[in-house]
Amino acid sequence: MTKSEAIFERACKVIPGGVNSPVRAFGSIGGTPRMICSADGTHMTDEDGNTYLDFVGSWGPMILGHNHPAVKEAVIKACEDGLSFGAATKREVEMAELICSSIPNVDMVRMVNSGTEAVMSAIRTARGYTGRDKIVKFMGCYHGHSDALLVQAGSGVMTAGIPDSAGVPKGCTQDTLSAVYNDASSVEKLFETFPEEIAAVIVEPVGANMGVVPPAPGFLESLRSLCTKYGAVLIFDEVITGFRLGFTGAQGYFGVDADLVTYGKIIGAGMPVGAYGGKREIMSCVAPVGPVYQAGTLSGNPVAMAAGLAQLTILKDHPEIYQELNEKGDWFYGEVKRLLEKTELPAQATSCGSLGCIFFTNTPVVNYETAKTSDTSLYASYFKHMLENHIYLAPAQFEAMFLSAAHTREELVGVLDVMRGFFLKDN
Ligand code: HOZ
Repeated sequence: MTKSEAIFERACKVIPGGVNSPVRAFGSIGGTPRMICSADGTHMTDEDGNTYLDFVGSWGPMILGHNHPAVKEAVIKACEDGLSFGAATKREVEMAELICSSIPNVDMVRMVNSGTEAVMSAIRTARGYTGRDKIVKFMGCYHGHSDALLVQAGSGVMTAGIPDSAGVPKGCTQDTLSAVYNDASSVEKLFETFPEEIAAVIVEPVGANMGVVPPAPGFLESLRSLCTKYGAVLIFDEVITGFRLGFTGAQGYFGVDADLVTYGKIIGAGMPVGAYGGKREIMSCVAPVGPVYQAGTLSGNPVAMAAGLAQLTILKDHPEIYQELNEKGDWFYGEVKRLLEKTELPAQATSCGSLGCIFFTNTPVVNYETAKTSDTSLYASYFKHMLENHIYLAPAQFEAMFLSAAHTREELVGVLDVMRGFFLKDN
């Protein structure tokens, strides 16, 4: 038995499924999770001393690679000053100024502790601002695990095949309307049915929790027009795309304005942070200025702010990082697509900048229904092959592959070779 297996055995006795977040359990791909004990640059090391070239990057925030020296130094310095005060600090003001001075349509921002919290709070703010109750979300988009959003959600719930979570009272989801990703007409119909009841449309500007599903040309623009027409708030959930597609996230990348934006772990360089922000008029509804209540002792935690500030400052000061990262993504996923043209397996790659994924289906993937046609048992075999070759991918089909600025072309060429061994093995 490996050390990872032994620890997992202990874990299963005291933690549901042995993990603190379902996808980590390796449930859909088989085997036992590797117990990771350290990470540096592009590599993670497990308790047995195995190293892996990592393409999860803590689900996105390690855009500069693990354990970046500037981030580490900032965290150590902040720890010396104290771990948590539950009081206002200069660092959180600096963080808010950095975000508000750079991100389109974000005049004010509130720090929270996770993407789930950010989205839950943004929805409440949109409802408070509009005085309306209904929200529109897209099937296959994942916005964290708050009650109202666990309706045909992506990520772990999609992997587990749980369309609606147990434990969520009907009352909590009765105002959640589902639309079809990449189909603006499905949203238009909902607005026609409920012209004055929809508070917000929330979307992952790039679907990244049903695998990676880029927005079709015009889709985000149509959402913008519909929200403007019907007086609803357009929320971009940028937990994955924020500070990844570019410093200005999906808004800048696609040139579409949102009213509210939510962020997650990337704001804290991997520390537990989230944020929601947007137009002054809307954010002024949030307590203590306005009547929408939201609070948290650890919100704006000084250590997390220090980590995030260090990473975001590097990203802001070096726009070439994004250019290089996106070029690297275009090149790498382009090579993957060329490789898949030669395979006899039903397989296709999708990508947007540094985000990408492989679906095991010949049906073009554009939304939840088509993503679900992927043969997840083939994904499991692919994952296993990559892991055996020390390449760590998301342990579930309906997740993204994250390239970081730290990944080198040489490493990626090596990954393509390993992929060739799986996809072209009979050729
Ligand atoms: N929900 C995350 C993927 N979209 C997984 C979180 C985790 O396991 O850390």
